[in-house]
Amino acid sequence: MTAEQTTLETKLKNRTAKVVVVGLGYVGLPLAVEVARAGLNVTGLEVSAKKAESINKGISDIDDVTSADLKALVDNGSLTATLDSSCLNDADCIAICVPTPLSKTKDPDVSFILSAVEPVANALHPGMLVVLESTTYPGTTEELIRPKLEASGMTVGQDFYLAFSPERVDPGNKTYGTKNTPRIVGGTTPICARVASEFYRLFLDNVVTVSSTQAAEMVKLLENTFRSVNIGLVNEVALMCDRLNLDVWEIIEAAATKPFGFMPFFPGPGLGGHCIPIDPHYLSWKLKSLNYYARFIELAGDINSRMPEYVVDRIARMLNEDSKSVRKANVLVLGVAYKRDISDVRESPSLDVIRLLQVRGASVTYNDPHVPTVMMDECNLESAPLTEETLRAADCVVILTNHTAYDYNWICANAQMVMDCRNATKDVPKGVGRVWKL
Ligand code: SAJ
Repeated sequence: MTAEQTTLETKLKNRTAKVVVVGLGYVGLPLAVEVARAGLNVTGLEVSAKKAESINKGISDIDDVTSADLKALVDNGSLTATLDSSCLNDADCIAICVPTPLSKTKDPDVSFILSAVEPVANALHPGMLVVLESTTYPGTTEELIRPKLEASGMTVGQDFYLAFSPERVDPGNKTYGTKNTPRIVGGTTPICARVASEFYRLFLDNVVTVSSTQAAEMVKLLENTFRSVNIGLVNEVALMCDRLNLDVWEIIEAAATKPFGFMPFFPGPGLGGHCIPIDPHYLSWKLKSLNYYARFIELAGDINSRMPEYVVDRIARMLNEDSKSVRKANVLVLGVAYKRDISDVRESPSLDVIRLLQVRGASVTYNDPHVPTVMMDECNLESAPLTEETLRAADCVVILTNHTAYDYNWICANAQMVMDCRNATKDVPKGVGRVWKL
């Protein structure tokens, strides 16, 4: 065992290792909080002065990290945020948690990873552990990051350690958080895997080590592709049930009584969030470069991305019952967050539905108790108050996000008609209001 390994492992064991988390967003901030809670000194390296400033004031903009928890760690000095990359110079462990979006042509945009790796490579010193957490295609760690680090002349697995460990954050999940969600770790070499697993075992309950960084990258993509494909399947089942004049929600609920071999997914207005709509396309892009066409991923993406259009068609059909057209209709949208009980609107299908309704000439307002304002096509929309008047004034009320804060009985009783895209009204007694469901 080389001296540096002993040094790093000793530092990990006696909690003197200095940790830098690059990117304090939905992934980096919960990670930094758990590292600090475990008694390690952690610095968050940010590019946003506004974000760094609010974190150093103990203000969290992440639903799953309370400001009180954050402030306690900032006040006791175990967690600080900075814009200054010189914090990397004496770092022992660096976790890179930056966005991996898609470009306009649905290709991976790894520019954030590349921008993050550059200062890390410049600060690389013997004994340092570098872990990429951002969801990306198999091969990213070995093909993009490793060469930039080894350009220093140091050798991975001997002089420094390199690993991939994907985040598994389910925003709004009150049962599973960063600490108690099993964590996958894959290293470039066995020593890298061991050191990285030791790092995570300091502050996470369960670490699962796999054989390589590529394996770890693929595990994450399988998880999210599994969701995207199954959501695509159930959205197509909704389209089938519409044509068969069946209640898709009844069908799924009954199928879910099967105690084995079935896992319920539910139709909706489309796929939102910074992961599920995006990550599977990282995998299909990589496979295209290997002359393989990932049909399930592309098909699911096609079905899921068409759901907003389908919702608008259903609204048009519903208005038609009252001899109304979408043009000039007043439509009230309930919920712009991409899923219930959170405030995140990234990739939210609600925004697509609103845009499509506006293109067809409808006048659209929204209410979302978690989203006071939303930026749409360079203009700000404000959440309208939800009152009996606003409900009655709408020709149609559309439930796109089934926040638990809503009183669905009251909504159905006061709305002229309701389009329920989430089965949110399942407990509303029959006969209360006029309700259509996806
Ligand atoms: N959705 C459906 N039908 C379903 C489930 C979800 O339409 O049956 C929609 C949601 O409304 C949402 C989108 O799909 O718009 C994504 O929902 P999600 O909960 O699958 O995705 P995220 O991004 O909130 O969190 C997911 C994690 N969620 C779960 O495991 C339940 C997990 O897949 C990842 O850890 C995480 O993305 C990530 O960061 O990759």
